[in-house]
Amino acid sequence: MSQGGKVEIVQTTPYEGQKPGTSGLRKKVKVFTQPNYTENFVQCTLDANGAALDGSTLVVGGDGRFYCKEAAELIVRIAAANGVSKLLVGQNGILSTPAVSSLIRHNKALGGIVLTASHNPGGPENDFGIKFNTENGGPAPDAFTNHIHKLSTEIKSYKLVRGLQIDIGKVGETSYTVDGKPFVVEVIDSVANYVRHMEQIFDFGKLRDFVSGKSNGKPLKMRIDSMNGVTGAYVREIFLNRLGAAEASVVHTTPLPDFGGLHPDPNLTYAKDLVDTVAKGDYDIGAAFDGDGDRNMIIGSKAFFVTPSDSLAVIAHYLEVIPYFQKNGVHGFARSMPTASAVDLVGKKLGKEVFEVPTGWKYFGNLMDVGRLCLCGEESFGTGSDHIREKDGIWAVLAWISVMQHTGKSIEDILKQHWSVYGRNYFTRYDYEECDLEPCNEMMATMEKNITAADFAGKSFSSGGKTYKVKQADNFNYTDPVDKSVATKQGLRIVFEDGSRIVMRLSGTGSSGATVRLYIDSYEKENVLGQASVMLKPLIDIALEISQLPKFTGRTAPTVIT
Ligand code: VG1
Ligand code: CO
Repeated sequence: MSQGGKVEIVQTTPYEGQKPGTSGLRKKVKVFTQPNYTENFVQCTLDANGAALDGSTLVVGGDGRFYCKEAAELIVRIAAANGVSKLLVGQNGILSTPAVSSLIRHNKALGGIVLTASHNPGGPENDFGIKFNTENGGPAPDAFTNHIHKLSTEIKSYKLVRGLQIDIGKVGETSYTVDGKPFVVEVIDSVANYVRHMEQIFDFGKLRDFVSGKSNGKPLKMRIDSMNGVTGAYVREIFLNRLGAAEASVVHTTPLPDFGGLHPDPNLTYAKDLVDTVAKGDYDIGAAFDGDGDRNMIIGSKAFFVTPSDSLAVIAHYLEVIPYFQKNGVHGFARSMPTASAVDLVGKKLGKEVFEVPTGWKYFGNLMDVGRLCLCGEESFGTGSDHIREKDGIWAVLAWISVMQHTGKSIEDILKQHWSVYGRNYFTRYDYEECDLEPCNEMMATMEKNITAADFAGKSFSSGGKTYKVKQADNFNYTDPVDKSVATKQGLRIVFEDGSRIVMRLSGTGSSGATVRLYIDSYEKENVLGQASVMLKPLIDIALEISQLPKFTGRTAPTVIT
């Protein structure tokens, strides 16, 4: 079926604040649905590609949250008017973030538009988001998003093919003629390409035998919680249909526009249902994902918690049990600055390069593109590899099941053995969500001034019978080893003589107000079986004292502890 359409130029005026944060632009749905708000941002995003946009292919899809489908259809109409040749759109607008990354790479697309606010709640009263990923499949770098922001302050009009007949509910290809030029929309199965990709990375036959119990006489008891986010469809196909797990192994697998009221952030607070269920002892592994499927939380039997920093280190240690790495080799590792440095120890032992980058997956891409990095992670429940350029929740669970299959051990035993070899990085993160922005900015400025003063290094702080001496303190700056681009002011960091660290930064993914993140990390070579909350208490108290957080924010307790 071929239809026609005419490009219309619509006058508009700029909106303030269309500045993408850590990972795209995130605002309340009510902000995105203001007249021309989404249109402006999409037009600027397309324009930021310059001449390359003409005749290009783009991928469009999102996590199925409220306003996703409408936004996807709007993007089709705007892209049609801007010289794009072809759009690959997930059915009903649904694609997980890792699936978008995979599709961009497999189709050699110019990029993709991801409709998600990730781990932020959805629904008419909550958040929506738009993110652009470039041709390597990863989130656009700072220079690109700064360009989008600049364009958004100058925009005068956008282009649209109004009334283009589109049905993204049905898989199939539709050809159009827009002002005499061809334009194609291919609506694709949301899941198929991604599942094929996972099959090329892992040994599904082996995993199936392990999950079903064929290989060791004992089926793997798993509980996978999609938290009503986008992973539901992927989880059902992979874990039930391909790996043969029982239906009861998966829950909350229908993507809902408001995530059924859940806060789709896989941590001990928001995935409490999973934690409580697995705590009863009937499962070998529990896992949860965020709204758009790039985050993962792994827990073992009786809800034994694996910190994301440890998860990264364990996967690094066993990487060669995964066929993809047997074939492609193991290159360097990386973590974001606030992530505990457990993976560094594995890298050192294996003789691999290890990189420390700012928070946000966009900083890993260049290193992967030049082959210096094959596995990386963030403390915020992100783990991934160079198979794509996003973190990948389902990939991480498949990696963990591969490690369990290979070792024949429980998750707790795998961790304990890891700590006995490498020592343990105790880690915790305190989040203070929805604080007022002004006092938080003041707190950060004051703290930066204090910790960068000439006499701060060398100072000692004591609490709970422990004393820590400051070795170095700064606001983290990063120079990309590949393109030499510089990212400044990426988080306040105090490093002590024994390697323990206090890190503090403001979140760049919230939609309003400020979220303060306080990260505490402390290494023990021998004393590896302690309780993190007890071990880290002295450092937490010291961090609160140095930052004067209670005074500035008025908060006496964090909203989330992980
Ligand atoms: C948070 C995490 C960061 C992660 C980012 C995007 O950013 O800390 O590690 O990359 O979210 O994850 P911030 O700026 O709020 O600390 V996702 O799953 O929300 O795309
Ligand atoms: Co996410």
